[in-house]
Amino acid sequence: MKKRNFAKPLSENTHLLRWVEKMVALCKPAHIHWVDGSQEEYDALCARMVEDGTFIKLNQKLWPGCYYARSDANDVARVEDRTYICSLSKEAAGPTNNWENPYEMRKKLRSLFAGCMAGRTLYVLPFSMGPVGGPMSQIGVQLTDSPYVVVNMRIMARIGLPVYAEIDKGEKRVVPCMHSVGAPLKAGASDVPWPCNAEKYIVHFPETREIWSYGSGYGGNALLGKKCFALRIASNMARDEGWMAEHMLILGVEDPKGEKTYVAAAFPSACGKTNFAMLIPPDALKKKGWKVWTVGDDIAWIKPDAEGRLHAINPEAGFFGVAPGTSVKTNPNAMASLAKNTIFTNVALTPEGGVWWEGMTDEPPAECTDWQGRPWTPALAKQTGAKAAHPNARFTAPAAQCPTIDPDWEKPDGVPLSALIFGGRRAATIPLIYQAFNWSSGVYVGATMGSEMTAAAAGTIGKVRRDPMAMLPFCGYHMGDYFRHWIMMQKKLSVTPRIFHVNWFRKDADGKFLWPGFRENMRILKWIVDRTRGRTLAKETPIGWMPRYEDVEWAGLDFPQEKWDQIMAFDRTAWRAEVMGHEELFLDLHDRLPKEMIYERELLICRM
Ligand code: SAT
Ligand code: MN
Repeated sequence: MKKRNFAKPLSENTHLLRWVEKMVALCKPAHIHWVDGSQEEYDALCARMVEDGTFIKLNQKLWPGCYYARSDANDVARVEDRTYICSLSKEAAGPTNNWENPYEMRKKLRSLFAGCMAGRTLYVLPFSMGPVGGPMSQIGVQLTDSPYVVVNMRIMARIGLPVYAEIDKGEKRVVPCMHSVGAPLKAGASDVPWPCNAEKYIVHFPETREIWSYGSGYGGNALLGKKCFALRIASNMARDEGWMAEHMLILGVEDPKGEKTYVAAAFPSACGKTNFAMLIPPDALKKKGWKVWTVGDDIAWIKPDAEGRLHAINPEAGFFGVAPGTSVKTNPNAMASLAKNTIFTNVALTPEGGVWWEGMTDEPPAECTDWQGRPWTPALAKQTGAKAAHPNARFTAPAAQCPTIDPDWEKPDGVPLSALIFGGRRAATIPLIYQAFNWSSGVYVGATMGSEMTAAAAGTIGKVRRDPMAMLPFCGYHMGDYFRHWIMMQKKLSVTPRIFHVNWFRKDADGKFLWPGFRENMRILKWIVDRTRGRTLAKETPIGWMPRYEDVEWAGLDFPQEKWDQIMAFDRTAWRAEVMGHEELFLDLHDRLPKEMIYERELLICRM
């Protein structure tokens, strides 16, 4: 086969060509590579990274098509304190986002990006979030000096030739995404396996719909289609255009009659969205004909159709899932999804050339190499607590490989949504399940969500923080305006989805989880579907509707009523403190808080 001239543009769009020229002049890469998205190109890039030490090819008998990467120890998660929303006014970004004057930030970025790709290749990477050409899809072009990013993006988004064709039609606005690991290579200098920079900037310009990311090669910092585009920039587009860009999984529940009910659920990062999206019902429910279908595990773009019914697409094409804790017991569908053609980052490497992470098997391997390349044994772990895999270690796996992927997961118009679920990680106070009274009380429930922090972002793990709709790190504008947008959406709807709140993580006095979770969550999901279809009753409480013990399907699980009463308990004293927590968030947002939120809070206090 003739070797392709990578520097030859694959698009005829003059805006794109001119922008690439300008950015090349700024970043001064040694080479340019227009990404076509082919399998050959992917294989060649991976082989090149194996040569350069960024990738290790895994044992192909055990892990066909799989590669392994270790990041720099200082580049392992999203960096929220280095993430900026540079809207024209500080007020538009709101108090929950870092803001910097866009003029100053552009100056700063110009100096950071000047010559930043020296000695490296600049990849022109066109991508579509959502099926190429779909009415709900959006397109972007990422310029990046990281081949690791290119191959990950090929799994996470639709990339390459079909996207250039869309761009060349010139019908859709293209979001320019600049990315550099910020590690220019001097002539003759040797590279490191994971180039990055101690100084990191993840910057969004909402008005001009631009993304500039510098210094990191990891996850949401660097795969710019994901959090930067599909949430922070898309939330701005969605507000302007009357749709919603949400941090939500999407799943379809098939009931014994074969009817499907789609729901979307917002949980913060590393709180089990992937597990919930791929849930396999307990055997007793499976036998009766219940089945869960996966549409997406992280992001939902939601839009009312002509009849006023909400429809959702998963803008992504892959899963960027947390590896630790994932096993054939906790999530067999994820294990099947990642069994081939997957990129593993910061897990442990076994002597056979396989991967391992905490929770993957009951018995750890006798020895392995940890995520930093150091020898690891179970004995060492016992002694020092050292983890073999980083807690935020990830797998990048094609969604199409999921055994329960929904037949309609790539439907350009999306799937109809009947219910929305909010949830956090809360050891106390919040019951297992309750249903909001109506749309505005549901928006209040989402707006006041709290969750204990996880390893998905740098910060204090375990501390409860308010994370409205799980969007705190991802809403690209003022959170008060975002709540207003949610309230306003109802006016566009002929049917409003029912809204629920779940907490799988409540603990007893001894610190033990009260709920078995995982597959058993189906029992709660079934109640949610039954409620949505008007098939079951509920009990009214001060915070919402709750199932009674007898409303839940218990076949195959021994869960006594007294434990149920514990996990569903509404404790007035604890809720007083909870409402004070809501108030703290509202104080921060007071200048743009919709009055509905204040009324809902008053009503809640009255009911209590
Ligand atoms: O933002 S990431 O894509 O790195 C993962 C997450 O926090 O959900
Ligand atoms: Mn996420």
